[in-house]
Amino acid sequence: MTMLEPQTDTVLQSSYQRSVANYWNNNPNDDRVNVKLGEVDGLYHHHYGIGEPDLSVLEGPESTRQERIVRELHRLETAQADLLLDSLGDVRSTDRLLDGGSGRGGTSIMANARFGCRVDGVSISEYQVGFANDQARQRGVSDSVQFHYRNMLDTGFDSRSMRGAWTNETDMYVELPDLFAELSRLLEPGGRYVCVTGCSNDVTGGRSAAVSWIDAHYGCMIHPRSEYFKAMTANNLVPIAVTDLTPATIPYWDLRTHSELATGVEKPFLSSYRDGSFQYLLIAADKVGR
Ligand code: GPP
Ligand code: MG
Repeated sequence: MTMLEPQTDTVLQSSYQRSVANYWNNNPNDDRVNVKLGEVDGLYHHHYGIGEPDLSVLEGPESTRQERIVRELHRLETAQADLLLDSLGDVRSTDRLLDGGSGRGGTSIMANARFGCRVDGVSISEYQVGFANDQARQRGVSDSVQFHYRNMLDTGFDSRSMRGAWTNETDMYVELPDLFAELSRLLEPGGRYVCVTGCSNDVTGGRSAAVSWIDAHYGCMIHPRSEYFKAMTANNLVPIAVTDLTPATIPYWDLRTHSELATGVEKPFLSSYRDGSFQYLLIAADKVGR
């Protein structure tokens, strides 16, 4: 089946969205970190890692140390996607899932491998959509995992067509009320939304300089924690679990400082996680009502 994709000018709805698309089509930061990690096993991620690293990778022969660090960072990033998928609840092979801001496709491909169901990913980067579809083809899953050049604020998919939806570190590119309105529309009653995100901590006051540094690095707009819950409540999304993953991600960033692929963003992540001004959260929420 060939699906008609919308015209370019209906996908990008603002000059900010055009700049985000341009960023991810021509990543100005050193994208080797994502490509080299993806080459480990062909799962290409655009998110960070969680869990205890095996620090013995820093020992042993220097000639292969960098390669060992890459494998370990990749293992931690895959563990993050596994935790996100664990939080989707009961998903059957006949269900459908949506990946909002699907990047190079890693999380979608893992979801299809785990649940055997159809997964649609959307991205406003045509480069990413092409890359991710190539990955699905290479894995022989392009019938059931498809990536689309579409806007996650206006996906064009049918209302109540998805059992689950997630955004894996992508919501900082959009306004949360707009995002949650669209995801709530797409979810079946009782469907599950999982958000993994970095947010500023409004309990401790204003944004730290390090959080602004991260925004500038990626061209994003990190939201305060309170906004997630306001916007979910306003859109019939009822949190069932909130997990502070900050302690679980700090070791990933520590290990990343030892990699020759480090991009410079490691320092603001570590300082803001450590001073409490920034938090790495997983929020799972169920859609109530129609
Ligand atoms: C990028 O992942 C992730 C974002 C741009 C979202 C920002 C996330 C926050 C938690 C604030 P990446 O894998 O492309 O980044 P890098 O190239 O640094 O590994
Ligand atoms: Mg990365």
